Amino acid sequence: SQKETWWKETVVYQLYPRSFQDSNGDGVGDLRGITSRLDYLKSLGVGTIWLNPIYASPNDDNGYDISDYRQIMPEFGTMEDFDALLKGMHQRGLKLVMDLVVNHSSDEHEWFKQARSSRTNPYRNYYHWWPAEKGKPTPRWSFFDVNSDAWKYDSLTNSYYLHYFSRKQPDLNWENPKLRQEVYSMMRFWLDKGIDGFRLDAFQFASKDTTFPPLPAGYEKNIIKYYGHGPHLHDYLQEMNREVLSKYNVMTVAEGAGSGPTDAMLFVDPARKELNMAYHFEGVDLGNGPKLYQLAEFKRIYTRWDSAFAEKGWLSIFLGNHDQPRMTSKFGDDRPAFRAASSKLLTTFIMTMRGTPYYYNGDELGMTNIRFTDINDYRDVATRNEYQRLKNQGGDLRAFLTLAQRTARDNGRTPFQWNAAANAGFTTGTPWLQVNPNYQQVNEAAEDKDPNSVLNYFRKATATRRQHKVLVYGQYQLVDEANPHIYAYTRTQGTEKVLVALNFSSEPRNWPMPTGMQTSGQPWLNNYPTFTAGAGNTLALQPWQAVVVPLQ
Ligand code: TEU
Ligand code: CA
Repeated sequence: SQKETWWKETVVYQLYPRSFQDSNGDGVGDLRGITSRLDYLKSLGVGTIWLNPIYASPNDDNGYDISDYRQIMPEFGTMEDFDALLKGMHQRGLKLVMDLVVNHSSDEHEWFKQARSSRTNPYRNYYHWWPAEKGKPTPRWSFFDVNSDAWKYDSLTNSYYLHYFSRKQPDLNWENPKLRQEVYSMMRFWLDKGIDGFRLDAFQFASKDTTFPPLPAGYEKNIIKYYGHGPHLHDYLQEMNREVLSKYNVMTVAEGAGSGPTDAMLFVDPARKELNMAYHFEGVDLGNGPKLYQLAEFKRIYTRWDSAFAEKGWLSIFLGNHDQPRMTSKFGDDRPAFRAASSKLLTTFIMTMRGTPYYYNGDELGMTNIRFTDINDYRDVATRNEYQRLKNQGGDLRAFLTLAQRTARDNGRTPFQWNAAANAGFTTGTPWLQVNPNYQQVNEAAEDKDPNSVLNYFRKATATRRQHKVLVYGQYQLVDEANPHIYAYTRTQGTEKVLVALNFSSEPRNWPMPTGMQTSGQPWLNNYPTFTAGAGNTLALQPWQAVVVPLQ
């Protein structure tokens, strides 16, 4: 059974610095802004804060294109601001996890400037090059490129360089031991400051077969299969663990971990000494295409992943992040009548599954998609370049914009809604991305005062998880698998057993509990004032009602 450790019991709160709190009126969130909100973060009952990248960056991809790994982005502040933030967190017993973005750097990083300057430059092999005299490179698909082409021709040395993400994000060459040592030394720099861990961005793509063999037609439809798990990926992770991670008491998490649970286990099986936990995209990717998500599929996915990690290895549980639309808009119902209840239900799910909860800032207020109608309102390189690509090809731009209202990443990146004042109290200037107009109703100041708010429910949920270790470690068992509207499961540890019943629909539903199942006492969590275990052992669940109740 699972060994107990702090990073399994903590709740991770993901903080998107650009959108959290602006302290100087330039419209961009910053480190001093975060520091001014530390008491708020503490009040949530979370244990760990994960910051999206705050390093020097030209911001082609909001900090995921790093030009200096040892400097703070000037827009976000200074190294002194960072040290003060870290100190303030540690004083409050909060841990700090940083993003480690080393599949690629910025094209404005000194390494890349050197590398592109001549074929014999000592930094040349920090990146992947294809000399043009060999002809066109074998095709590689790019996530963010306007032509979807991951090879960019660079006339300076008459060569192409590889970029799986945007042109301004050249892929680093992990096959080069010098590059690896530079990364390890940079990791020590931050760890020696006392940070508590790293989230490894897109690292599953780091190792490449540098002969670049041709890939079958249509391979980009299954990109993880072809880009994930390069030949030496796990050698590098084991080396990183040996040389760096094993020397510190920190947590690590892989963003993306291969094509399924078997691949993912390779990252997190403790015997392999690589990383602590991983997150998969199968759950959050539901509903990101033209098709809406189905609860049956959602249940199947989370159940399958749970069972693969029952004895060893560990997962993260999340329904939103900065790459996703708002969880309440996607998995709940964000119309005013159901917004709060469905947000609370999704929070209940995240806090009662086995795996470390990763909770995205703003979800504790029940923030929703902004649904821009104009491409010019978007800031995200992914959305803007995909639009441009379609435009160049004469594609259906209206259909694209409609889908983007449901799926675009900027839906999850709008400024944090602090209060009902101008710009939701995020900035006194012009926000870098528009504030969701619903901030008049949905904001921290109003919700803090309301005992029944989404915010106060989140606080209750973190407290409940802290009090009851069965919610962290207990065995998970799906109940009533076939029910298309109710997601019900039990968690069991020793003699303690608890039922989680979630009505994933905007209708009231009577749910007959399985024979033999008996509730015992008051619910630990309930997002409605009452809870009825009616005649014939039936739970009468209101729209989006969530209850967590002990069983006999
Ligand atoms: O995302 C990695 C990743 O796999 C993305 O392709 C993700 O699926 C995509 O953003 C969905 O649109 C990470 C970061 O989380 C993301 O913000 C960065 O843009 C990306 O790496 C490049 O660093
Ligand atoms: Ca600012």
